This record gives sequence, C-alpha cells and structure tokens, in this order.
Amino acid sequence: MNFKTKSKIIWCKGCGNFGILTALQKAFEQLGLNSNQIMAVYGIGCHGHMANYLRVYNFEAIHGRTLPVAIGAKLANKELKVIAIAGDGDQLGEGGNHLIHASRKNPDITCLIHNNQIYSLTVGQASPTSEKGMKTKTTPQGVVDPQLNPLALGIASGATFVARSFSGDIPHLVNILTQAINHQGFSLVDILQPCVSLNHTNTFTWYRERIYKLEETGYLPNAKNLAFQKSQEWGEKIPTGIFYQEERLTLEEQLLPDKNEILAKQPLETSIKKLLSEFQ
Ligand SMILES: Cc1ncc(C[n+]2csc(CCOP(=O)(O)OP(=O)(O)O)c2C)c(N)n1
Ligand code: SF4
Repeated sequence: MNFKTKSKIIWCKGCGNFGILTALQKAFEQLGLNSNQIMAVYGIGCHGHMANYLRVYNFEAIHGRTLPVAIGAKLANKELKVIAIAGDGDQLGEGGNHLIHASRKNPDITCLIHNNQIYSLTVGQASPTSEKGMKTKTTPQGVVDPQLNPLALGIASGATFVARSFSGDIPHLVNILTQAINHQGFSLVDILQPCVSLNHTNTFTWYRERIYKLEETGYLPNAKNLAFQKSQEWGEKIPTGIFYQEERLTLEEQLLPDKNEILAKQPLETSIKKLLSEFQ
C-alpha cells in the first residue's frame, strides 16, 4: 500500500520531519494496514503539514487539541487505528493537560511528539522542552525554566507504552512505531526531531553523539520505578527505546465492551434538526 500523496513537501531541506514521515509510512506497510484503516489527527505546527503528505484519513485539530479529537474518533469508530501527531509546544505546552488525562484513561491510540525542542512554525520561541540557557526569540537571555520531561510525565500519569526514538535513525523509529501502534492502550512516543533552521543546539550530530539504545543494554521495560529513573537520563547520554509497557484495560474496552458495537455505524435515531433546535 502506498501512503504517499502528490502534495509538494514544504518542510525545510534536511528537516527531521522527513524521517518521521518515511518511518510512519514504512511502519504502516509493515503492519499490513490500508489507508482507510488509519486516522491521523494533527496539532498546529510544522509537524501538522504531514496532513498533506500522509495518505490516510487526516484531521488537523487546533493547537494543543490533538488528543481529545483523536480519543473522540477512536470512541466513535474503534476499528480505526488512530494516531495523534503533535509538536512539543503543541502537546506539552498548550495540550499538556490532555497528555496527562489520555495517559490516565488509556484509550487505544498512539501519540507521537515531534520533539524539536522549539516552536518552529511560529519561527523560534522557547517550548517546554527547550534546553535551559537556550537563546530564542522569547528568551533572548536564555531559557530559565527546567525542561519538561514527556517520558516521565507519561509514566507518572499512567501511560501503558512509553518510548523514545530519533528521526535520524529510521530503522529504530520504524521498529518503535510498529510496536507502539500494535500496543493495546495509550502509546506515547517522544521522537527527537532536529529542526535544522531554528534549533542550532539539538542538531543531528548533537543527538548522534549522545543517543544509545536501551534494548542493547539488557534493559527490560516492565518496572515502573526503573523506567521513571531511566527517563531522567539526559545530557551526555540519551537513552532511546521502550522505557515502559504494561497491559491494562483500555478506555473503549470499558465504555464499549461489546466488540461489535461501532458507534459510527449505528443508525441515527434522532433528528439533527430537532437536536439543533434545542440550542437555538
Ligand atoms: C491556542 C494557540 N496558541 C498559539 C497558536 C500559534 N501557534 C501556531 S503553531 C505554534 C507553534 C508550534 O510549535 P510546535 O507545537 O512545537 O510544533 P512545530 O512547529 O515545532 O512542529 C504556535 C504557538 C495557535 N495557533 N493556537
Ligand atoms: S522550521 Fe524546522 S521544523 Fe519547520 S520545516 Fe523547517 S526545519 Fe522543519
């Protein structure tokens, strides 16, 4: 199945988003999925341009609100694979609250954070993951706040699959994405995505000098306390891989236990006109 569209890609040359697009398309192929089985919901940002490049059902939500829309879509049609595609500003700033509650509720959806550690579409303001001391348009004297840690937040809030990968390592990213999409429950993937135009600190080289793979160290992602501890590692060495995974009932399994009950396929028993008249 071909997941490419004919749209002209307008990301900057060398942008880390290219690797994520390629890896996602490969992951869908490896999982044997068709375009009409997948729904992607985007925030607003450079990452959101992917809505034009990925041939699946696409919905561009408003800034920070990918997850409520994605959860609604999954509840309406649980046969769909639903992927929320967000930026670090989008998901950890404006949409931070939604990440906590999606992790807690465990809907069977996947959330990808294109983490370029800056607000890119609006050309370079500090985001919640910008490095301390980094000079940006909103922090001319350097960021003073500590970085927000998406993995630690996901683990602490109850996410049942928490992983990190790098857009410069496509085989690793494909592997993590296939496992995240296959996971039954809320899967959170923090993707280190260099923004070559606006973030001159966290470059491809910077990451390559620091990244190592948890799976090559004998690490097992089944202990929450250890996962939380590992998620704190950042700086000289940056771990990637699956930090934590557990099985827990999903939101849909609890709210819609009948496997055959697909809300979107039920006959509409009410008159929309009558319903709307109640709000006039
Ligand atoms: C509620 C709201 N606040 C602010 C904006 C303006 N805005 C649009 S995109 C963006 C930054 C996007 O940064 P990020 O989410 O990190 O995505 P990136 O562009 O880096 O992919 C901002 C602040 C908006 N559209 N809506
Ligand atoms: S500004 Fe940064 S994130 Fe946006 S397209 Fe260019 S390199 Fe990519």
